[in-house]
Amino acid sequence: MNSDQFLGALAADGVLLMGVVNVTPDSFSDGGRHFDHDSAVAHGLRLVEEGADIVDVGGESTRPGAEPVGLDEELRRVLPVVRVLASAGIAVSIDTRHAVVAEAAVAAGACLVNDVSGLRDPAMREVAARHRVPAVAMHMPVDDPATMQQHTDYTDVVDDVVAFLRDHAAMALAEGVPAVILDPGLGFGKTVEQNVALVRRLDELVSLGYPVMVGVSRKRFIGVLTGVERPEDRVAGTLAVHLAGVQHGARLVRAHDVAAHRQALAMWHHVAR
Ligand code: HH2
Repeated sequence: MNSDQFLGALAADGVLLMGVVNVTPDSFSDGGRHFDHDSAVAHGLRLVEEGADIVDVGGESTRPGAEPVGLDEELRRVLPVVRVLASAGIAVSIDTRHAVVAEAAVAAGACLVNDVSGLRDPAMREVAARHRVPAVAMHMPVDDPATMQQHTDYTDVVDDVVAFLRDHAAMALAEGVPAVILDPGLGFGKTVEQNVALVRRLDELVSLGYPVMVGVSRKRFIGVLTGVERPEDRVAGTLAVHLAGVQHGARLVRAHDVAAHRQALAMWHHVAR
């Protein structure tokens, strides 16, 4: 699927589901499970069979304390996986903070750039503009996952996140990025209460007029609020937050547990719209 087809799907009625393929040894909930290329590709194909509209391939964990990954290693991890999945006709997004990785992944067939550092880097905006690919701008208070939890001192978290994303989206569009999706960055430099506020007041982000994406899949704040220790046991909590996000206007949901989400979104579609 190319970028125009993806944007067409996003513009259509309904909610798109993004499945997660982490080609990492250390992601917080599935690190090491799909670290070799064959199992990463098999996992991506399985997510599509389960109903993912797009798969998000990442080669660097953003959990606080994760080891930094060199560019060569990040490229080595993601490119073969992006290439095989895209050539099978699957919509692929590249989850990276690095313009070099984004550019190589787009050349290998990715149709969306998912930048957890919010399109801060002019080089990232330039790559998306030159290749005419849409981009996700996700909010993170600083461009470094290692220290982000030391930067939770917002004036008002929702106002600050909305202002950051509004400014960065406007800058990206002005520089020629064809479309921008906004993501409040739940779990990225936010306290538990701040994550809750961002979901409750998601409509303030939606009212900017861009498509909005949410991703709380298995994240720590769900564990804190429910007492569920193991990330893979947090599917029900994840679904509750994602459906609340959808109710407030989110159009794209990023999740590890695609089959459960497909079922929940199907029922939401029947009863809540
Ligand atoms: N969360 C993670 C990674 N990428 N991208 C967007 N747009 N929004 C998110 O909320 C988001 C994201 C973190 O989750 P995961 O990929 O499972 O973990 P890790 O960063 O440890 O690989």
